[in-house]
Amino acid sequence: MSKQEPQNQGPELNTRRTALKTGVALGGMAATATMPFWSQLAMGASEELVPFSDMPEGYTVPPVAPGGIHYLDTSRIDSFYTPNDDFYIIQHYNQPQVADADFRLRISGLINNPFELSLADLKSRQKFEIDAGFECGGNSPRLFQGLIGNARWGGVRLVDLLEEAGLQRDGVEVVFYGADKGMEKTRSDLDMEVEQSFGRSMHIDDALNPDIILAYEMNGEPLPLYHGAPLRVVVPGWYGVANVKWLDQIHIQDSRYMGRFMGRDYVTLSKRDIGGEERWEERSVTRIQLKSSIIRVTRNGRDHNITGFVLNDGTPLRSVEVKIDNGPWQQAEIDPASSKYSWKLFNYTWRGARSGEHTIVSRVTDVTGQVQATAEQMPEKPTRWENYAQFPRRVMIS
Ligand SMILES: Nc1nc2c(c(=O)[nH]1)N[C@H]1C(S)=C(S)[C@@H](COP(=O)(O)O)O[C@H]1N2
Ligand SMILES: [Mo]
Repeated sequence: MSKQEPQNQGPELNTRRTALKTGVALGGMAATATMPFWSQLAMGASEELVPFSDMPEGYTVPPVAPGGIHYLDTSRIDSFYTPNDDFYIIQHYNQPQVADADFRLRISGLINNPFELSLADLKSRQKFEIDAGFECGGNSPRLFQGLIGNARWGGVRLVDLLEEAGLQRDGVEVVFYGADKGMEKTRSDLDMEVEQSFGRSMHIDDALNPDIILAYEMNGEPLPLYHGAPLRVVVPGWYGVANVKWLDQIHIQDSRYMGRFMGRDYVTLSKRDIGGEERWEERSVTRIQLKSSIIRVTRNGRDHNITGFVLNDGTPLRSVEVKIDNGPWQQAEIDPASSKYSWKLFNYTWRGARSGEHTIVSRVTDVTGQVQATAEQMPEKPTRWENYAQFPRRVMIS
């Protein structure tokens, strides 16, 4: 198949065309491609993968298994939407199986009209779709950034349900509970474990963001078990941990929720300037920090294509740049299919690469002028969450 021809069929093509036509808010950055970007992503027949020398030879990822975690071989990413059977999988307890017919979502707490919804009730409401990419808050160079994915999510808007529930004035916190449970020792001085559900929360002002959906579809298919069937939260622009899977209850309360995944785990410890005072601060992992990374290099005749991704909280971007060895930063081109909360794949055509080993790195800048930090510029941060530093890669050009 020639490189000019579409290699993806189906809905992706349409969305991409639509995105191209309507234009995408990327902070004024114009796509200058002479050919559609997606055709650069799906490798052409004349194109071959160039091995990274920082990746062990023959690097492969284990197959998806029940109860297990999964990550991507990021050097093989070749589509805007991550296929459902390759999207990364993380859970901290079990993967509960609930028959669709038995499923109920309960909305409770400081609301005037508590109610329950079946899956059929949810599906009978207006469906809303959004493209959102996210990574695990623990994603890092260790797995070559493999805890990542981008999908089109379909479901109902959270804000509609909250409005119908009739929020009372003293509600400040919205808690999302999954059906999966585990034993937790909540304090080191308490000689006791209690059973808790996976839970995450957010301030009510954040929860009223109309882009948040309760998704029962992923890339046009019913939400798969491993991704939280039949219903999960998708909070676009937030790290994966916010996207509670196997959602079965939403509770509105007047105090902070301090469960493990808000109060102890997925908490970043960092040294920060707190109003002029340098302090060690602990903060729940919430919005995705501005990040880019190179994931793939291919050779196409004499040229090389360097591909990578950007993730952030939805703030429009100003630029993505690539640097080769000690050369200047060069503009990369962003996939015009990108939207506010999707991942943004980028491509840089590297001409005249000399044989030998090279170091290549990317950095992203948003419209507020924030520039992705190097590892040296990162705040002191002993916890492993929120690893958004520039990630230099090594490639061997033959
Ligand atoms: N119920 C439930 N939801 C959960 C989790 C979990 O353990 N239980 N893990 C969270 C974390 S840490 C991540 S990174 C994402 C991963 O979503 P995915 O498996 O669909 O990629 O789910 C989040 N939602
Ligand atoms: Mo995660």
